[in-house]
Amino acid sequence: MKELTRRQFGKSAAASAALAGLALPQVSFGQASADSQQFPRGFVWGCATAAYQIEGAVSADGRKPSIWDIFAHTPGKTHNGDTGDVADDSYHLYKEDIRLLKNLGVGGYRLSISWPRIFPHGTWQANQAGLDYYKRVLDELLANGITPYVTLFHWDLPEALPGGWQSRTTAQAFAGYAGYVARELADRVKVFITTNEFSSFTDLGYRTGQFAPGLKLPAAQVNQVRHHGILAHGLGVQAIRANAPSARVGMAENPTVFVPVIEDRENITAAQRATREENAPFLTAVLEGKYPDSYLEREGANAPKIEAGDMKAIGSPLDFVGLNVYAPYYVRADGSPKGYAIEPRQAGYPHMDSPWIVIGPEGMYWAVRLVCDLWHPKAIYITENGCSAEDVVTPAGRIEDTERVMYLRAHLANLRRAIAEGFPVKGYFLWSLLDNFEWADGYSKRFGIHYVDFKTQKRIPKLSAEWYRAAIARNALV
Ligand code: PNW
Repeated sequence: MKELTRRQFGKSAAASAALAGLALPQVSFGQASADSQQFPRGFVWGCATAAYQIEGAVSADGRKPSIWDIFAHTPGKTHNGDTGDVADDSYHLYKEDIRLLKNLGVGGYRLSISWPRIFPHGTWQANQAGLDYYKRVLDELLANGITPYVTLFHWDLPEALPGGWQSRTTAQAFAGYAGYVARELADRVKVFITTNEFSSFTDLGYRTGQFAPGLKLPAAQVNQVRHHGILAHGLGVQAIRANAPSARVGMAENPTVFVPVIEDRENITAAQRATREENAPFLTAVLEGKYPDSYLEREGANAPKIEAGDMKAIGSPLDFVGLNVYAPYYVRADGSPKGYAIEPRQAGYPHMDSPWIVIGPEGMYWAVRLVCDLWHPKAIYITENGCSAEDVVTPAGRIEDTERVMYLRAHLANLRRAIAEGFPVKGYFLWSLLDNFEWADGYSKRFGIHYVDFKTQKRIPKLSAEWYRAAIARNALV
């Protein structure tokens, strides 16, 4: 074939465009074919929220305090002393929020139920008014064709439970609550998520003290708290199965995610080892029904006290594994006995508005792949993914959060790669539908694809909402 110079090529392309009466060439090279951007049929697009972060109305209809009410009202614990007292007032504005979901075109909504609305004292006596609120929310979702994915514990532990997660009875109380809710809501809810992020409500609450209840306990007690957390999940799975036999059950976990620095056999093996070891007290224990020996040896006398039957409950078979994916670590193979080294992050490593959300979208692909390689779950849902941004309303009334679009698109491209390689990813829940109470960061960090003016409770779709709507409509990366 005769080679054309670039200039000649340009001329002839322009000439044929002119002939065809077009201003632009008909074929634009480098444009991906629609297929390479497509998601599978039936893929569930959704948004996620959590009760204490959006509902407000903390004393409505018989609700009593959770450990987060107490923590947020303790001076110095949250940014600016912010609390969830009002938050997005979604307790009253839920119909408006469901309209936002409807406008996006989502098929699923991941919400959480506030334990202290259902059992204000933690256990024993159920509060019908609290349950009725969720029945109204669920009915509104179902009427709009949106499938609810219900998390039973997203950190708002009833304050009344003595010792919180330090106490084994809290795990049993959770099972009682989970079984009760599953039975009462089985007609409306087909998917239950037991707990959200073991390390966040155990380590951040009882080891580093950043989250409620703000304790800094020694290692042995921390390991016991962790054990009670995963035990609650396991007993919860059993209670849900007994009370809502046709529901699907899983949990939402944020494992520490590793990306191999180089995509080759040795480094991938290192990433597998790191994933199993570094998540030993949580995801590994749950999906293997056993703590790895290396963890028990490492902890020695500080290892958790395990009672007969605990590990069997903890390892209860699941219908799916939910992964919350935000930011990975990079890992490489090395000659140490454990066979891997976690790369330190350079000080200048870029991050989103929250410093902990370093930018590493390949973490999405590797989270799925490594969890599947190690444990072969039946199905995976991405139960959270999203980022904070310093959103401002322009004089034109818009929120131009292109950095959030960048973050989401890059993660979805990696999720698509995992799906194309055959990993069983069934859905994706964007964190979050709305700006909300971001725990210790209060209202200083905005994660929503809808902007919330916390003075007026006005919701404004950000550019990212427009983008997500287009992706959902085409079932493709856009
Ligand atoms: C998750 N960290 O929390 C939670 O499930 C959400 O409730 C929360 O709003 C969202 O992610 C954004 O933060 C995390 O410090 C909080 O590593 C902190 C960390 C991880 C997850």
